[in-house]
Amino acid sequence: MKVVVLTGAGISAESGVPTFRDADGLWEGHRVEDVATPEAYDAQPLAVHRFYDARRAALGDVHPNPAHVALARLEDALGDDLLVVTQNIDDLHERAGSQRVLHMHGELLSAVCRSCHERSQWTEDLGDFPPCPRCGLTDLRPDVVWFGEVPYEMDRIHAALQDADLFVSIGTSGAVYPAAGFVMHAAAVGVRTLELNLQPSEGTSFFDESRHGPAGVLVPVWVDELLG
Ligand code: BV8
Repeated sequence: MKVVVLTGAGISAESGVPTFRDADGLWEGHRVEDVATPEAYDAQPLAVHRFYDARRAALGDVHPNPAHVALARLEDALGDDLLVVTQNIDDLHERAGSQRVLHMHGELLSAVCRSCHERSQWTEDLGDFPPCPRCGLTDLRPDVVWFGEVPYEMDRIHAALQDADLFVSIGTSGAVYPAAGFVMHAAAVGVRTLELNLQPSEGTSFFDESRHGPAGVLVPVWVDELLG
């Protein structure tokens, strides 16, 4: 049984990580689409760094919840037959024990140098423009995929969707592409599709089955069912 799971901010909500909708998509009065863009970074790098430095620092105060733990348990059982694709930039899947996690929108704990393109593990602030560990230039940016940028590993994701028996979407509003289109790709090639979300997402009509409730409750129940 090959399974592809897509997670969004909703799977981390019960861990205390605010979702984009909770903030009504706003941050300090700006729309996220207006601050999470290369143009915003070029125009006001410090403000954008502040947005990510605060979220990176907040990782220390949050912990994986039963939904993350259940997916790690599923990976123990399925191994390479499970791929978790996350839109989240937190490290809660990894801290719950998942090893095969694909961060299609990058990670808070990574920085990329705009000069030499080296990606480095990063835990500190970037707002004080530290030097790149490889080239020494002060040109590090958050290693996250902004609006208008190409998500990571799209080919690998599409190959996994083609080859899957089941696609499960957990805790995402289905508002942002290309992630929001994965269910259509899966359905088009006959993959069974399941949505686990607090409320119907924008793409809920594309799913064979939708269950609504907190991920911390729904995901362990679903994993128990799957592992029978
Ligand atoms: C691209 C990283 C080309 C940074 C993010 C017009 C029409 C269609 C598309 C576009 C358009 N104009 C522009 C576009 C493209 C654009 C886009 O989709 N815009 C939207 C606004 C219309 N997309 C892009 O630019 C992407 N790049 O298209 O490149 C391309 C395409 C294909 C192939 C090659 C090239 C790049 C987008 C990535 C942006 N970066 N994040 C950061 O984190 O700061 S996006 C960010 O928001 C997330 O990563 C996620 O992807 C997205 C939505 O967030 P969710 O995770 O879904 O969270 P949200 O708050 O929205 O929803 C939470 C859900 O959880 C809710 O449903 C809620 O009910 C539920 N929930 C809450 N609590 C719980 C719960 N569920 C369960 N349990 C709970 N307790």
